[in-house]
Amino acid sequence: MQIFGFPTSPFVRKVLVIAAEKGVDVELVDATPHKPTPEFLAASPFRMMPAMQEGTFTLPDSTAIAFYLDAKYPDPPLLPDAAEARGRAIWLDEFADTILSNSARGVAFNRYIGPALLGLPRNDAAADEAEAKAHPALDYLEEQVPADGWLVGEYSLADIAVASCLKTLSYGLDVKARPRTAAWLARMEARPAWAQVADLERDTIEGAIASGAHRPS
Ligand SMILES: N[C@@H](CCC(=O)N[C@@H](CS)C(=O)NCC(=O)O)C(=O)O
Repeated sequence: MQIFGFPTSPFVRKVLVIAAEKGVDVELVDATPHKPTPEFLAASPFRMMPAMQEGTFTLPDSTAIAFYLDAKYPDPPLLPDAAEARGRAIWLDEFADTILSNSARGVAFNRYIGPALLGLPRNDAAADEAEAKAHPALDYLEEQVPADGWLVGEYSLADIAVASCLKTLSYGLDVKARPRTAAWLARMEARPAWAQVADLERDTIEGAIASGAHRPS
């Protein structure tokens, strides 16, 4: 399976971690919305990453890809069976993809990704504005995180989506300042699937910085 995107995106990381948890082999294909290749555009007509291709089937959107992967590769499952836990897992995925990611991207882009990868000036005012919106979301998350185990009881899409978003935020903010969140993130980082994607992300960033591939030509 090919995943189009760049792994500093919370949405791209989310699908990479899901695929790794399910043991699905993925080729990460570099794709930037401002320089779309025909293959990326075919999979993601609105130029958003991630998108995927498996055989002749293409699909954009991290949550759509998550549910595709879960239907096709059901083990381990992404969602709990119990109604309340399932509902909360879907809510926390949505929380990550909207409320948390809006501020995460503003912080990470303006403090790290823009300057380091795209050759843009650091924009502290924009980052500070995004950070101010991140703190209420991080306070909410700290209340949701259990002292032990996973966000909705069993490990689920919620953990993957929220942790993926926090990793993007970590490029510009200490996401381990809140103790329950820090301990839960440590549990995530101990998972082999998470570590596999973190290694891929580090190598991809180092390669992009060395080659200047994402800088305007
Ligand atoms: N709901 C989408 C959001 C995807 C998204 O916003 N991706 C960003 C990167 S983090 C993007 O491609 N932005 C390009 C643009 O807005 O032009 C998903 O879950 O995949």
